[in-house]
Amino acid sequence: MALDRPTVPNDLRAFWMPFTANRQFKKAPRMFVAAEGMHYTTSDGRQVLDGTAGLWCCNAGHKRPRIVEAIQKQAAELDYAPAFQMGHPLAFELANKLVDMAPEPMEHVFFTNSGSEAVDTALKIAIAYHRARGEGARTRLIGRERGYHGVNFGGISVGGIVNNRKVFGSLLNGVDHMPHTHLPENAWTKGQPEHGAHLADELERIVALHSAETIAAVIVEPMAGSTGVLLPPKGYLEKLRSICTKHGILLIFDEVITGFGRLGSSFAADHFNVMPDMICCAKGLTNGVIPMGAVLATAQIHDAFMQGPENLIELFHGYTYSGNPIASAAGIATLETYREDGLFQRAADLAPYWEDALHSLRDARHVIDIRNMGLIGAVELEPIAGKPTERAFNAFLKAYDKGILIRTTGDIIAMSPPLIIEKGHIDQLVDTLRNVLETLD
Ligand code: PXG
Repeated sequence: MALDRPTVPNDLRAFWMPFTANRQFKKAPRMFVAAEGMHYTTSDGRQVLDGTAGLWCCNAGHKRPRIVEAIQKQAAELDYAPAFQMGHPLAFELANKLVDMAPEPMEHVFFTNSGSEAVDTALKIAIAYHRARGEGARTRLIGRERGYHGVNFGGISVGGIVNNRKVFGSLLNGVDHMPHTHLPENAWTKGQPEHGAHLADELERIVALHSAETIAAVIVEPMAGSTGVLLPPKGYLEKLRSICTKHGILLIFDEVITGFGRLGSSFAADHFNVMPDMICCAKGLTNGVIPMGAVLATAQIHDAFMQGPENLIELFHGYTYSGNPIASAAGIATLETYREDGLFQRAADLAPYWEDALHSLRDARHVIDIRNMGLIGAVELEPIAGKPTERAFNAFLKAYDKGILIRTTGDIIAMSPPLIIEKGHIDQLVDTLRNVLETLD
């Protein structure tokens, strides 16, 4: 590998790193300098098996030729086109391809640059949709405890993670939260848990409290990823759907993690056979290679905006980079890669092997719960008394030293490998993790 820059820069001060303990990191930096297939190369020349698809986004693995070529070609052809009142063909092509692979009711695509922007876009569309239909009092948004919907103000308001909220002031008003679905009686469940469908009834309580005609939308991750792989109990999503329908409330699925094959289907909506009114996606949309997000919406939502004079802008919303040409090229090449390689089916086929391998850690040291679905897994550790998060973070550091990349949230280890993973890699991940857990305090 020829690198014309030092692999670890001399001065790390200027870059204020996101969601990172900056001072700790800069004392002992961990740097990736290249990636291919299932592996990263570190600055000290080691290969690290990617157990997390980057940050849940490189679903087709790294350095996929079709995606690399598409980006190179597009950069040399049309680098940028104005996103407002102008178009370029690739954004339309990608929107059509997305609609083709999305659940049937999704017919329109609004492009953003990230999952956070997709969430805020969907929330804004929900409120404006009701107003367009003459129900302007429907402005409340309902999220869920332990939900992660990105880091913009809308997303942290409906989100349910205290550290992401508490230092940022009063957030959006008119927001309420349902309880999360993580119940102790579901410990060690393989796949969807049995207990907890009744938690959806909390939405009825919230509706009774605020009155349905003030509520615009409910947003949930069909499977909550960031807070540690919290699975929807059997019947829960169906119940949410029916309560929303009954009260005229829009249901938004945040599929930033579950989209693009993670559960073995294009989207979780297909996997669970529960249809939301909008889907937020990002990450796997471009295989993580170029920032891009999207909101998928039904014709009913889209068409509600297409009523006024045709020369007027229907939705005062959008980003300089909405549908950016290079991102669109990357997105098209990514969807083609998924299709050509049959990666969603591959994830479904591998899921039982993944499940068995993960659950073989049940008797490993410190493990108090294991959860899985599709190619996602979580191994929850007993926290060190008085030092929450420390044990799992130490596991992350040791795992990195031993050549596997895992992700931790609290004392939960989360894994979400690229869908190209082989059985041998799964064995390596699990065996290494077992060894790491043995050596942890
Ligand atoms: N919604 C969901 C469900 C997400 O998981 C976002 C929105 C925000 O996406 P952007 O593109 O704005 O980051 C996310 C992002 C982790 C981890 O390891 C998860 C995310 C991002 C980074 C790390 O849990 N999810």
